[in-house]
Amino acid sequence: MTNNVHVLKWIDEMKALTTPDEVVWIDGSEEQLEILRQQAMATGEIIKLNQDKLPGCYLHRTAINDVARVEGRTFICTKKKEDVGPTNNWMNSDECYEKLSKLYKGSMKGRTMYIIPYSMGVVGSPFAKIGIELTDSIYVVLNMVIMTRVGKTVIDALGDDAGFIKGLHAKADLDDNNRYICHFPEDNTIWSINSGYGGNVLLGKKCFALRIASWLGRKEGWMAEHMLILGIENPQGEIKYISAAFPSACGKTNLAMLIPPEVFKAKGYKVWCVGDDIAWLRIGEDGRLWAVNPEAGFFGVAPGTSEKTNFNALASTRKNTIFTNVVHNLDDNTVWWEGLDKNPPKNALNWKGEKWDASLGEKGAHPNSRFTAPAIQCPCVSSEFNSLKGVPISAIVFGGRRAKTAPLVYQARSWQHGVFIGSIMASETTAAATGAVGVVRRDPMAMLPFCGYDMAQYFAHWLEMGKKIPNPPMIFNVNWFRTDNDGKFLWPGFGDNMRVLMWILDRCEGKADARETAIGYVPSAKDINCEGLDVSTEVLDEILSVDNALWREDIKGIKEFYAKFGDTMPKELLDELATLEANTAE
Ligand code: OXD
Ligand code: MN
Repeated sequence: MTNNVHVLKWIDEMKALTTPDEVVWIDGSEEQLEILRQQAMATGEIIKLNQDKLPGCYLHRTAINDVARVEGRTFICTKKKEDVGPTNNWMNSDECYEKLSKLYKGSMKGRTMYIIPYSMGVVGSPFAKIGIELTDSIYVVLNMVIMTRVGKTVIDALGDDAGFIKGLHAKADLDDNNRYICHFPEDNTIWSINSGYGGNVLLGKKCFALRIASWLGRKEGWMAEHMLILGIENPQGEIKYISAAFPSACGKTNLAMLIPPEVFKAKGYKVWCVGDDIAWLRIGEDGRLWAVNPEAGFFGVAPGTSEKTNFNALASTRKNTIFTNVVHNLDDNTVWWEGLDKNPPKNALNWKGEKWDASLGEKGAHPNSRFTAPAIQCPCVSSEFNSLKGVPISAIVFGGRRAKTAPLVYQARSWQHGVFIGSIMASETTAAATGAVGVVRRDPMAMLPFCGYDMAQYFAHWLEMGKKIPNPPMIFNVNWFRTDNDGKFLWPGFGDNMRVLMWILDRCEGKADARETAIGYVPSAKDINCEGLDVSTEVLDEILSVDNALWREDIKGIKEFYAKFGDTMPKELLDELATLEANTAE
């Protein structure tokens, strides 16, 4: 497939370490994929679903001890500990190579090593970067083909170059005590062992497109962010783009594909999805910030996805999709998950493959069960999805789940203030990562688990980028999750979030009003277009209110979080914190 000496030498070394019986290059052809599917079906690794109802769809079950990303076993490995900062797990790179080599040794004996050349970003785009993943899992191959651009064109684009990310994945024994997801940004290398769960093993996604790419972005003057990208088209046919960062499972996929409320649809407004999870951002020749989604598919959380909550995501999964850890409906050989509809199948297996009876109250699908679907199948996929130059970003939106503190939306006073707002993001933990659910944690820019270097340096990089972008996007924060005193959500969310996005875009064009508060610019109830919406002005006033006492409380948490970074924290952010403190003082 290639004569690239850098590629061949590395593969030889990894072969010598893992000693597979066979080696197969993945060329991306349908013929080859079909052979692999047949093999995976024969071993039970995947199950072919009803091809009339779900053509090209398969079901996979992971091991029951292997259902989510493992942040505690995810490491950034460098020569110097200070390079990764206080929020990442660190291992010395030499020590890590030595330790993991023992685990990889002979781990592919009796197995096949698949070589997957893939591109993050459209091949030929100035944004695109190439990786090669070596894996002993057909499931990984089939997912990577959906999630990235795979095959011969990628290896041809690499030519003789040494500039590719070297990924090694071995299932080994799926031993969770020896599970490691290790990144070596100084060597462009990722090593993942003893897992078969997507976020740990589809190395193009979190490992490359966020952890390694964030490191490269700082070095090369661009940004790799945990952000969706969407476009809003107005009745005149103009499209403005927004990128938005929310912690895992805060509805990024839903927002990325939202369906406008009827009143806006009738006027001709449309929403286009460019990406639901990752954005790579660069300064364009025109001085604006431009974004691409480096992925080619959606690795979405299944539970809660329905025709009502996310019609477009569901529609994306009706063909050529891999479902992981959902319920298997044995009556018609289809899939089901909690929240899909109100009719759980009677004759079914749960995510573990056990006979399952919904009436007994136990969940059938794992809360972190997933669909892997090609993005081009999304009914609202943007016409710019495969654009080489990406899309210009008008607004950056941060957000999280806060029951009370943050209002529905507010705007930063400046780029620097916006970076501060991103740095204090907080949310409740969810099932996408292992560990406790429902605990509030700081998750700056939604990058806490994904930043490949010291986050204080990362904030400094954001501040630096702000100085370099001649026409920077405006920065906002949203919170769809304000609740009343009984814990009931006050804002309808979903498609109605478009009303907030419209205020945001109008602000970018100087067309909407706002009032200045202690935390930034907040709209009044009248500034949000509520045509056809059944939310009272009192409720709107409530969710647009800023309670300085709550912020004073929050400042304690912010200070605690900032203290982790000691004096490496950029002074600009400490200044912003001091301003917030002064603005909210009694
Ligand atoms: C994901 C995440 O996208 O956990 O899977 O953020
Ligand atoms: Mn994500």
